[in-house]
Amino acid sequence: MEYQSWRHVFKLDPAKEITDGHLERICKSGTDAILIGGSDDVTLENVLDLMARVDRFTVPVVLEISTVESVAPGFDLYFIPTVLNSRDPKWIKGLHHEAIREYGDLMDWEELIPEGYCILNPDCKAARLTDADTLLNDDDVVAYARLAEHFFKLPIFYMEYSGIYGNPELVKEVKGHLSGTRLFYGGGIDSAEKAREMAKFADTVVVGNVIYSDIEQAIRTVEAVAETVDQSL
Ligand code: 1GP
Repeated sequence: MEYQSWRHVFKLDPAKEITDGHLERICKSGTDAILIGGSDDVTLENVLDLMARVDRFTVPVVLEISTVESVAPGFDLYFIPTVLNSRDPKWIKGLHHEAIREYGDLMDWEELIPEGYCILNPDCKAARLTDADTLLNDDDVVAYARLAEHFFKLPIFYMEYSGIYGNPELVKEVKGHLSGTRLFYGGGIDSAEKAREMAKFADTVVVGNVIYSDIEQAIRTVEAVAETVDQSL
């Protein structure tokens, strides 16, 4: 599964309601993949339910793991966040260690893709949950990106602004310091214009909330990203 070429991804929250009609539009939108993940109330039941509904379409579907209890088989890939700016080692490597200790013999390492998260919105649920240190200046963020690429050799560095639109200048700067590691950007993309702006710098743009608040705008982000040139290729 060539996630390295993905430019646009929709993130669906298994704890949120979506109609069949809207789901079909999302899955047939031309997006590169559907990422299933959320911070709150993610259960095996709602993950399986959403997966079964998305599975009717041909779009690749990835589970972004938030709890070991909600891991279900059958996804194309599994993205595993490690929150680089968390103050609690549990979110950096603790839960991962626990899961590997339990299930290490069964794991298919080829389908597990680690993501180095840098959470930049102090008010988002993920920041509170993981006790993220979000008081970062640009140099701090660049250092996390370099840590991800050169030290931990992570395939993905994810600038997570979930719920608010981030700083395109900083995304541009971070991109300038990454070569092998892919830069994911997520947060506050609720129009074609914002999608286009972030897609100029980020390798992959993640669109979440607007799916639930304005489906028309959500669909427009796909084409907006497709019109931009992937600078990483
Ligand atoms: C959330 O990065 C994604 O994890 C997308 O953010 O929901 O703000 O679009 P939004």
